[in-house]
Amino acid sequence: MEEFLSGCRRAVKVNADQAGPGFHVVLGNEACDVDSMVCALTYAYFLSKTAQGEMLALPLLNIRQSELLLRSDNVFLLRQVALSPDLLLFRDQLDLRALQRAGRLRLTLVDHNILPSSDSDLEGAVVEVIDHHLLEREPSSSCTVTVETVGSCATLVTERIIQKSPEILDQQVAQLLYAAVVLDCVNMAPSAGKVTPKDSQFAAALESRFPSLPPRGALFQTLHNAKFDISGQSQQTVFSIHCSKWKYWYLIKLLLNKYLQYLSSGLQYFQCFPLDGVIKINFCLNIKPQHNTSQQLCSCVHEHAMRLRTASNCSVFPV
Ligand SMILES: [Mn+2]
Repeated sequence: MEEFLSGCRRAVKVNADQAGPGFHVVLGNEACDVDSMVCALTYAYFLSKTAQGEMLALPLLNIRQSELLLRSDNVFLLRQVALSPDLLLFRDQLDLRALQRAGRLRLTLVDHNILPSSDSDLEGAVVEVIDHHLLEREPSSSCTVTVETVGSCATLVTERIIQKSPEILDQQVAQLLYAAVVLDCVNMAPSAGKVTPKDSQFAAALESRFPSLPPRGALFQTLHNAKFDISGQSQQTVFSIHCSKWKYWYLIKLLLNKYLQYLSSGLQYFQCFPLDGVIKINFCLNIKPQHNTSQQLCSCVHEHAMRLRTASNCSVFPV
């Protein structure tokens, strides 16, 4: 999986702007919950191993990269299967419209069956749907639709893989799929009203092929707890700072990082990188922000920037 994902990132870097092979993008829904993330990753992986032709299959998470932090169950699962979040591709890292204009885009929707109105112009690129939500899509000859109301879309992806190409399953792929099914089906408890016979069938199929998968109950509990962490959002806020024309952004990073550690004993996350001609600084504070936290941070950034005579302007806003 790592090799596949780093290949995807490389291909996007090298090929996205120029004429080149097309991309078959597997896109989850905008909630980007565990199910959507897992289905995008595993189904794109399946396509890359099985599909004929020139197109490069790649999974795309339907959120901005900075938003992954807010999906703490996703982050937890990635850590559990030893996949670095840096290997993933996010919506703000690939221009789907440019690819579509160049006739180089094919889309498979997983865990949703219609595009949101903001993306409706991409509809012409949709060739396939795999989903477990209520079918809202008009039938069309150019799009293959698999929609079944099971507990987890990952059940349908597991079914596809086991039927068509079981040899591509390894411990990591199996654990991703298994985690999504167990989480969505509320630990396979019939009383929760989510699990269907098909979910149980494919969870059991994964268990029998991979006896060393984590025990179901413990897996559910840890993922559920991690998910609960995000609802503690009032205690955590992600900020993003965009600055332009900084020459020595790494010095700013050092200074700001120190300041933030002082300001908040719990700086959860800090990332600073140049992108599209501006410096982006994303960080997550483990405090409930005051109404003027943004302004305070902004003036701190200005102050450091002035000291280094490097910045022209900047803005701070919660993500
Ligand atoms: Mn789902």
